[in-house]
Parts: sequence; structure tokens; C-alpha cells
Amino acid sequence: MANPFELRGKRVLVVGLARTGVATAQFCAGRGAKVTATDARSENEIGEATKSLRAAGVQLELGGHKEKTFLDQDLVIPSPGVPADAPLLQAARAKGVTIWSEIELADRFLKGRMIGITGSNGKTTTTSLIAHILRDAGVPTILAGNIGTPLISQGEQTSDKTISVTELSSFQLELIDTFRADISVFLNLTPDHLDRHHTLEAYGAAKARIFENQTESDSAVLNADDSATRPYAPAKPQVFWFSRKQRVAQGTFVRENEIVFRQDGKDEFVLKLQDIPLAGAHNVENVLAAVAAARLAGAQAAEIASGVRSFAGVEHRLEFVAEIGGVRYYNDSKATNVDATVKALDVFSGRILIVLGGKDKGSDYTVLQKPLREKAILALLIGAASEKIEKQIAGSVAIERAGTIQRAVEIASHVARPGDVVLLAPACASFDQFDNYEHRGRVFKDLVHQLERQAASTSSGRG
Ligand code: UMA
Repeated sequence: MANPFELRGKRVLVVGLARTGVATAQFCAGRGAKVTATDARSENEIGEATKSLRAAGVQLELGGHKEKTFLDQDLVIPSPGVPADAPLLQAARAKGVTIWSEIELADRFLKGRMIGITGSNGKTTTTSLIAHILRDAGVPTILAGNIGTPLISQGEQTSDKTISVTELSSFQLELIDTFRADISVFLNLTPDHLDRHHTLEAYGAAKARIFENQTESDSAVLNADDSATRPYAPAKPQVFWFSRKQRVAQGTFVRENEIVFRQDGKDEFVLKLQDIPLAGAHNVENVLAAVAAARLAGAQAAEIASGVRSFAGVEHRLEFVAEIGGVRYYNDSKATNVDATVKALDVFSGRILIVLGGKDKGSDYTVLQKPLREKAILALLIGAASEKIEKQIAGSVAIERAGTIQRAVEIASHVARPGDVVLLAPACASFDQFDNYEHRGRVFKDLVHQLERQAASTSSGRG
């Protein structure tokens, strides 16, 4: 947007060849850069994508990375899954090679305005909701970023009228340079990704870079109820707060069960709390943030209200899957950290059988003890983090080491009684047993739908 970049003739190294890397390598090659792409995985493991990359003239170094290749570049673009402090990136940095995340490069080619959304939880719901409201209001909108579609793959579709609604992770933000959002949203900060950022401070600081290049004419939306994000309120952009608990000077808040937007001393009614189609207090926060961002982007209050009312929610986010014999099954595979799991447990009134586990990210699972004691009747543990979770939640709930998600669903289906809830909200990353959280969620849903079919055939057999 603000800082065009000439790729023609530049030596560019793309590190990691999954969604981000493949799109970035194609984009750079298409604009005349001399592109090399490297991945720790072998050609077989990467699969089909290598063919189209070769056809586009991309040099491939697979099955590992070579230091010399990192040093002989003008620009290195690591995928979000590559640690920013990886020794080879450090070596390239020391030699003066520019290292950017893909969103930094993408931003330089996008037209129109940008709404960037970050935070530990609620990003996907809030990002999807803002995009839904704007689309509904007739604004040309793209929905991209950490949500699963690399921003760089969307640039061609933007015009001066487009609003790019972009979910941003700490991994993407920690390697920006001039990336700037017209409207930035920082939802909340709770411990996550400590295996990568090491401290909550470093993790928060990476996220707060969302404000770094904003100017006085931009807006920042922050959570007034979250003491961890309040200190990050930036000086330059206009700050708008959102709150469930208090009336804010500028922004959105709840007044007598109504959501109100306040700007320049004027209050505007937007919608009633009862019109929010999503369960849970955390979703009220997500809606408050989305209302503020959409209003600042120019949507009218009535358009926003209609967009919120017709929002169907997000796949893998407290997604209702099926009711079988009075037992309701929910897929919250996107609950990849402890805080998200606490929020998922909070939504239900009790008798929950929860599937927990996966790849640990240095999390503290003792936080789950209280909500598990109050709401859950059984914790089914899967994946690599099982042992650590078992130690840290011991005594709060009955525990069963299921190992796999298949076994967990099987056990849950035998133990659950009518009225119970079976909830996949694992508090962990998925990469030990699945490609990503979407894959984990789809496997869970397939298993539940299998149970549903079995139940239907059993009952029709009886009839
Ligand atoms: N790799 C290397 N060398 C390394 C490390 C990894 O070659 O040292 C390779 C792996 O072998 C693999 C590739 O890098 O081939 C993986 O890259 P990636 O993990 O960045 O995968 P992408 O598919 O590009 O997904 C990334 C984001 N992933 C992560 O942040 C871990 C996706 O967010 C995002 O949707 C996508 O870009 C598009 O922008 C997922 C995520 O888990 C949903 N995000 C975290 C979260 O939400 O908590 C931050």
C-alpha cells in the first residue's frame, strides 16, 4: 500500500513450503524475482506444489536448509511456522539480508484500506464477522491472513475501494517493517506460543507491533476489560476502546443490554445483546470489537446490526456438530491454547466430556483445574501433551488417556448420557497428530457424523 517494492531482479529466498511459502514463491516469481524456496521436508512430503513452483522458475532446496543460500539473498521471507530466531535467519540478518514476513511484502502490493486483527483469542471470529458485516453492506472485502488464506495471494483482487480484513498472528507481526493497518484491533493477551516467544512480554510486544506504523489518521481498537492489553494502547492513532463492563470515552460498550458506539461525545445504538447469534461472554467482546472496526470503516449502525444478526459463526469455533441420543457434540478445534479452552468450558452449564491434548506450547494447564472441576465429568487426553496435562489437571476431573481422537470420541459416546456435551477444545496445537487445527476439527466431525449414521441405522433397524 504505502511502500511499493520492486521485486524484478531481486534474489528472494522463501523458507517453508506450505500455504504461505507456496503463495509467496509464486507471487515473487511472477514479478520477476530470482526465487529460491527451501523446506525442511522432502519433495515427497511436500507433494504436488513442487511441480507448479518449478514451472514458475523457482529453484527448490528441499529436505533441509543450506546456510550459503540464506546469505546470498536480497530478501528472505520465512513462513510463520519458522522461528524468527532460527540460527540461519540470524546469520542472514547479521550479513545485512532483509528478513520480512509475508504480510510485510503483501502489504506493499495491496490497494485500498486494511483492517488488521490480532489477539490471543477471538481473532478468527472477529475477523470473519467484520468481513461479513462489510460484505453485507456492499463494501468490496477480502478476508485473509492467519485465518488460512495468505494475504499475498489476495493482492490482485484489491482495488482502491477494497477493505482487506486480515487476521494477524504474532509470528507474522514480529517480522514487519512498514506494514500498516488503517484500523488495527488488539483483542486480548493471554499466554500462548511461549515455546516460540519465550515470555508473555515478548509475545505481547510482537502483537503490539500492529500499532507501530499507524499515524494520527488511523484508528486502534483495544479491549478496556483486559488488563494485559491496556498498557499497549498506542500514542499516534486514535484509540477506541470496547468493553462489556464499563462505558468508554470512545468506542463500543454495553448499556442496559444494548451495544452502543460512542464517538466525539455522540452515542449511537447499534443492536441488542439478545440479537447476537453466538454463545458466550467472550463472543460479546468479539462483537463489540467488530462493531467498532466496522463502524470506523464506514458501515452504518443498521448495516452492522443486520450483519451481526445474520452471522453464522466460524467453522471449528464452538461449532455445533450433531445431537445423538440427547448428547450434543461441539467442535472447538481452534481452541489451541488454555485460555480458549477455559472460554469454551464457560459457555456450557455442565456435564462436559472434554477432549484435551495435542502438541504442547509451553502452556500451564493447571489453569484448567477450576473450570474442569465445576463443569466437566471426564477429560479424554490425546496426543503428545497427554502426560503433562494429566499431571497438571490431576484431581480436578476423571481422566482417561485416549491417545487418539478416534478413541476419545468412541469412549465419549459410551460414557455420555442425554443432556451431556462432548467438546473438542484441546488447549494445544494439532501438529503432533494432524496437519493443522482444521484437519483435527474435520476428523472429529467425521467421527461424530459416523456415530450419527450408526445411531440412525440402529434406530431404523429397530423400527
Ligand atoms: N518449515 C521449514 N523449516 C523450519 C520450520 C518449518 O522448512 O524451520 C516448513 C515446514 O516443513 C512446512 C512449512 O514450513 O512445510 C510450514 O509453514 P507454516 O507452519 O508457516 O504453514 P502455513 O501453511 O504457511 O501456515 C501459516 C500459519 N501457520 C502458523 O502460524 C504456524 C497459518 O496459521 C496461517 O493460516 C497461514 O500461514 C496463512 O497465513 C495457523 C496457525 O496455527 C492457523 N497460526 C497460529 C495460531 O493461530 O495460533 C499463529
